Amino acid sequence: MTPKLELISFKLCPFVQRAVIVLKQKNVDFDITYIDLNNPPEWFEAISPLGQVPVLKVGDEVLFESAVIQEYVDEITPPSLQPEDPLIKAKNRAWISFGNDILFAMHAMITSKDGEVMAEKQKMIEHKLAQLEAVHSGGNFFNGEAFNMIDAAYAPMFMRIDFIKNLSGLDLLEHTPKLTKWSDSLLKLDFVKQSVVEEVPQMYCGMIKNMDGVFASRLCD
Ligand SMILES: N[C@@H](CCC(=O)N[C@@H](CS)C(=O)NCC(=O)O)C(=O)O
Repeated sequence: MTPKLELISFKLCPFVQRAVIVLKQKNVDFDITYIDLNNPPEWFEAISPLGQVPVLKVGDEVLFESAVIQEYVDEITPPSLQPEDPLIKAKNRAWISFGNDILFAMHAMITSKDGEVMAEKQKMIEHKLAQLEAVHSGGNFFNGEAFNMIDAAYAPMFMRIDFIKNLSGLDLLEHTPKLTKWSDSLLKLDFVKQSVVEEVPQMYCGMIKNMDGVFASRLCD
């Protein structure tokens, strides 16, 4: 029997959200504990090797890194969300990792205090999204019509792209119709909607304002 699972979370973290999506999609029973990453408790620093969330406590054991947590949860709750073909599965893993860079660039774009850096990051994001568009199946999900692990990994990015569009009018998916369709399919799933606390859109806006970067001036209230 699997010991009790406890996910250590920060409400705004897209990497935690990836893990929550898999846990919810698989109907796994788990506890969630929120911490403030700006003021992390001592017990968190003691168990998180990188000082990062997500961390998944599995009984007395600790897992870190969202991709590892997603794969562990997937493996203990068959059927798997991974494609069966080893080559497709490996390619999906590579594109999941590619998505990390987009998330980091988005954070830099909305928080940078330097207008040139902000513009550079936006360009980088749009370029990476075009690369992703080029390898997408064109279906509702990345590989076609089945929801796979890669879809869980990208949903948090699309949620933030949607927040940015609602807050500023900037549509980062303007030139990527396949990604727009993918995003629409993902964001209407209940387990994706329920993978963040209700107040996350307001928190996201508050974070942009608090960081007081150049992008904050583009927000329309
Ligand atoms: N590669 C990690 C990235 C996790 C990550 O960047 N988490 C951020 C919050 S969204 C964090 O904990 N930052 C605190 C820090 O780096 O000190 C993963 O996929 O789990």
